[in-house]
Amino acid sequence: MEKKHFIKKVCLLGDGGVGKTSLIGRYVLNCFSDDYVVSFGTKVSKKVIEYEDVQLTLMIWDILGQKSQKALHGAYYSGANGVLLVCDNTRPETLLHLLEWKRDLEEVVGAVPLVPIINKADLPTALVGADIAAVRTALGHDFLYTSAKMGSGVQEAFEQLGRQILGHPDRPGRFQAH
Ligand code: G3D
Ligand code: MG
Repeated sequence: MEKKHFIKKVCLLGDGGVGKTSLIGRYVLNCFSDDYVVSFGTKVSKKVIEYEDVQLTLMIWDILGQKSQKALHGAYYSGANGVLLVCDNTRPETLLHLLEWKRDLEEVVGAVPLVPIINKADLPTALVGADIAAVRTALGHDFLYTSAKMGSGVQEAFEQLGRQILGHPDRPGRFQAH
């Protein structure tokens, strides 16, 4: 049977320095990487995920530089099909700011699939358990732990977001990546 093909836009949101660019580099360059275009202060990388019966092309948007969310143009969010919300295991304020990133995103695109990430899991944590629990509840989604440095959890995070975008978050058997 022919695989269905989908092309979806995903964004990485989070404060400067949390590791967004590093996560994309780890994910895209570790596997198969393609072309990218740089325009209007963003870089777009392409990555194809082969699920059992679906081929999903992710167009992964990265913000260049260290812009705060206030400076972000609506075009960055516009048309986003899913988002990785990234905070830094060593900086507690980046965890709390995820709620602001979500609010700003949803002002432009409404509710879309979100996967929250605590990056730099290879470093000692400075996060408070109660804060993680509160943000988790507000976001409605468990955190995944990643280390762009060590490579752990990165592929899983993108693939989980992909499954949520495809609308089959609870059917890993059917949408197992090859
Ligand atoms: P940003 O794109 O969100 O602004 P970057 O963040 O990807 O530019 O990463 C910011 C800094 O954090 C970089 O260090 C990068 O190497 C580091 N970093 C990113 N991910 C990890 C991780 O998982 N573990 C560790 N230990 N460091 C990480 P520099 O020194 O280049 O600023
Ligand atoms: Mg960056």
